[in-house]
Amino acid sequence: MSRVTLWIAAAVVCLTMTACSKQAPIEQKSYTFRGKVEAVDTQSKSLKINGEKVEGWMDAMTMDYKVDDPSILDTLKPGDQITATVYDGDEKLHKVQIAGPPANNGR
Ligand SMILES: [Cu+2]
Repeated sequence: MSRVTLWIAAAVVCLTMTACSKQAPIEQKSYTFRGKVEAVDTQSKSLKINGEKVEGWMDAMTMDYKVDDPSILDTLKPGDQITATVYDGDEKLHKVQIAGPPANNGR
C-alpha cells in the first residue's frame, strides 16, 4: 500500500516537473500579407512590393522585403500578385505564394 502511494506520488512529481520544464512556445503573431511585385532583385535577394496595409504590422506602401526562401525569386516577375505570411517584429516575407488575379482565376 505505502509502496503504491509512494510510486503514485513519485509519478505525480515527475509529471509536474515535466510540465514545468516544458516552456510554452512563444506564439509569434502572424499576418497574411498581400501585394504586387514591382521588382525582383536577385542580387540582394529581395522583392520590391506594393503591399496592402496589414493592420498591426505595416501600412500600405511600396518597399523592399527580404524573403525566407530566395528560390521563390526565380518564379516571380513584376506584376505578380503575391501573398505571404509575416510575423510581428519581422519584415521578412515567409511562404511567399503567387496569388491568382482576384476575380477571374487566370481565365
Ligand atoms: Cu514598410
